[in-house]
Amino acid sequence: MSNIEQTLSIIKPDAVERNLEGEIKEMFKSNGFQILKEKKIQIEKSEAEKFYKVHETKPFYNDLCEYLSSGPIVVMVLQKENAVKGNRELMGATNPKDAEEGTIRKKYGISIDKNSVHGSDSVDNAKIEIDFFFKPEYKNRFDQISYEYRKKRRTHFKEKEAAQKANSERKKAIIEEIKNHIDKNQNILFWW
Ligand code: IDP
Ligand code: MG
Repeated sequence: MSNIEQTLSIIKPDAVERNLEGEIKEMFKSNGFQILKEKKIQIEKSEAEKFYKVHETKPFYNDLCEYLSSGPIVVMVLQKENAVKGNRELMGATNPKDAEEGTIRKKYGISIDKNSVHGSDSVDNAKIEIDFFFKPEYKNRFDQISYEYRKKRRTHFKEKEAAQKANSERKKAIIEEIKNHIDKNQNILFWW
C-alpha cells in the first residue's frame, strides 16, 4: 500500500550562501521527491527560537537559533512515499563527519552546526513544521521577512553594479595610463 508523506526541508544559511540551492534541490528531485512548495526567506532569531524549541535546554540552542536566522534559507515541502524517513536518509547524519557517502550532509556539510539542511524527524513533527512555515494564517509573518530580504538583495545588487562600474572605469583609466606610458617610451626608444 502506498504511503505518500510530506516533510519539511530547509536549506540552511551555509548552503544558500555557497549557492548550493540548485544542486541540493536537484538531489531531492533525482531521489524522487516532489517539491510541492518552496520559498526563500530570512527569519528573525525569535522565530528560530520557536522553530527549535525542542532544543531549548541544549547548550548549542542559542548558537543554533543565531545561525538559522543569520542569512537567507530555503524552506520546502517535499513529498514522496515515506518522505520523512527518505529525507532523513538522503540528508545523512547530523554531523557531516559521520554522514554516509552520497548524502547531502556528507557532500555539502561543513560541520555539525553548519550542516546545510534540516529535515523533519517524524510524521507528526513534519505536520507541525510545515504549518510553522506555510500555514496561511502565518503568511504575513514571513511575507514581511521575504520583503525585507528582497529589499536587502536589491540593495546588494545595486551596490555590486556600482562597484563593477567603478571598477571598469578604473580599468579604463589604467589602460589609458599604460597607453600614454608606451607612447612616451616609444618616443624614447625611437630617439635612442
Ligand atoms: P538534525 O538536524 O539531524 O535533526 P538535531 O539533533 O535535531 O539534528 O539538532 C538540530 C540542529 O542542531 C542540527 O542540525 C545541528 O545543526 C545542531 N546541533 C545538533 N547537535 C549539535 C552539537 O552538539 N553542537 C552544535 N550544534 C548541534
Ligand atoms: Mg532534528
